[in-house]
Amino acid sequence: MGEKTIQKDAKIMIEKLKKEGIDLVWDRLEKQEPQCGFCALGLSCRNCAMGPCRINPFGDEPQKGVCGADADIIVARNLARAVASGAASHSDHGRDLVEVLALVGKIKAYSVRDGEKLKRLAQEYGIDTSKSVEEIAHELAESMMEDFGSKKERIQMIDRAPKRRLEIWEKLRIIPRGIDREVVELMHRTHMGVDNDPVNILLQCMRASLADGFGGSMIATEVSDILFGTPQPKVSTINLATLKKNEVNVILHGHNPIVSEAVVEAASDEEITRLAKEAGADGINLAGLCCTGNEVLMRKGIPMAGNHLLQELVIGTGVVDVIIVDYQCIMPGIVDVAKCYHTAVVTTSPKAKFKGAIHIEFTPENADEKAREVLKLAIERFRKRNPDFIKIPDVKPMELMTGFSVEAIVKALGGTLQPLIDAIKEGSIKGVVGSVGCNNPKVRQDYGHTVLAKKLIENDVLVLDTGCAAVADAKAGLKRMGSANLAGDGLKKVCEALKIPPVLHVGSCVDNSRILVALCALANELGVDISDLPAAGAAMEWYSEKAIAIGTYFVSSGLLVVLGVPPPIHGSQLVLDVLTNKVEELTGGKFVVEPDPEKAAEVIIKHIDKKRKKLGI
Ligand code: SF4
Ligand code: MSK
Repeated sequence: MGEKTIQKDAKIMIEKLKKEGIDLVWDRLEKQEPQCGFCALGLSCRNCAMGPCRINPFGDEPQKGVCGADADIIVARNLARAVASGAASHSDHGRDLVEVLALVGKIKAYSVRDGEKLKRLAQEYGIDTSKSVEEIAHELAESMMEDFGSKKERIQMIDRAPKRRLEIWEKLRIIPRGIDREVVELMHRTHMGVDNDPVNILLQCMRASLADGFGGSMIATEVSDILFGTPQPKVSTINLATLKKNEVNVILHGHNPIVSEAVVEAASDEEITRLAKEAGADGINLAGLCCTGNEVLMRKGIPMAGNHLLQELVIGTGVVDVIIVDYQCIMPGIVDVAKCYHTAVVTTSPKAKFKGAIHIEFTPENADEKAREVLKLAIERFRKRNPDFIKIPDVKPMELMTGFSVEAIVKALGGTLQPLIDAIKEGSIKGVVGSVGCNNPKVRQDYGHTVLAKKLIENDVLVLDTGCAAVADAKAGLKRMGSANLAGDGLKKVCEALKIPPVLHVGSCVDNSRILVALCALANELGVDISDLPAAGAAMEWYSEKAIAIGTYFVSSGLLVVLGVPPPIHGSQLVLDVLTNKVEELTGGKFVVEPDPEKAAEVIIKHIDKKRKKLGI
């Protein structure tokens, strides 16, 4: 295995934990190698008890599963199950927020922070906005719940897409009817003996992914903004040096802001501060990880400790007193690492319990009280720190600018998208790229994200990033005040005028829906389709099924999407050809698999140039 990470803080911690004999994600990957070649190609199936089956990729027998399914069917079905899982994860997260919205006015911990957005959304859903905030919130929650079910012919926010895009989806019959419905139907189709036409399965993958992008994820983003405030630009810090030796450190990890927002509130409680001081600490220090971190960073400016591959390393600093998790992307391995220190891993959702963790269940009704309980536990654990195991990497916390919701971007532009459109037309901004997704121990951590982003901004391409990509770029200094210097002359001029960095943090994984909203608005302003825009997506270090769903809704929306880690589709020439080639004739988008971020940037720039030429700009 080559170098594991490009980040200095991570390197220091890997070295420390190695000396302490702790097994990390990279060690476990090494022990798994060689990983199963059938699975890597998507050629194994265990969908029924006549199997498990596998197809020989070299043309020898077996070429069919016991039921008669060939490579194309098996690969398409496996991909479909990944899309279904990814879309389900984002959407179930969205549903949890809708359930909190329905309780506004009846519970203490949560209220409406962005009343204007509540009204805008209510109008979009055809709700009378002359009523009280609570009544509007309840009615909006009810309508959004219908988006999940099977009562509607189409989900509400799909109509944010440009007219031409909707016509394409209508022709392909992939307009999502209900969020749960499309996910369930996709799972149904992958049962033995249901959909055995690989292309038909892929079309339903697109419909389920759109139910995620314009449904579950978009609902998650919009309702989080309503409940916790729509992000506005602010400055914060990032990397492991955000941990403080003399304070009680609490890490907020996972995806859904419901728990973390309550913890942020409770951390400024007088009783909690007093107890922390009595324990000998200077106070409570909160730091984020992964997308829960992105949520509280965007809205509250809470510093960020790191991304996906930092979750074990952060515990190894010996100063994390509690790591509080909600769900998604939380490695079971953190419980084993935490056992070697004084750190408590606290789970909070009945959906995501971990063997060996402490379970403190949060509900909308008890969130205040439970948030204080977790912080008290952190204070207790602070007393148990072992000074022999403490090491916070000696690096400077990196400054970053965050909080670029679409509303904030429009505000920075002076209230309309016109200055951005003008900049794109005159070429100072060549195009826009959404850089998204995870870390994967198979890729040198943060190398793919940061090399791609640097090369794009050098070539005057504005980067919008989310998730772990956003953390990588920020740690590399691409979101510092003054980072406009790293951009090409055109982009630099725009960023300096607007006082924004050339890489804009638009949020967490569900906030990829903000990228969809921005692109729809741009296309609508220009009177073109999304596929006509000089725009693209990239997920250079993805690992998660959610990233497959995101990539699929980007491609379904007409975007070129570069994947830095090959998806398990290479076992079927047909599926590979559809997703990397033929789909372009249907949606205008396609996948490109390119692990080298320099080459990935070249592919994207070429694509952007082609789109500009076609638009005559
Ligand atoms: Fe094998 Fe077909 Fe069953 Fe899959 S569904 S395990 S290919 S028999
Ligand atoms: S946290 S889905 S590792 S981006 Fe959203 Fe990071 Fe990927 Fe999880």
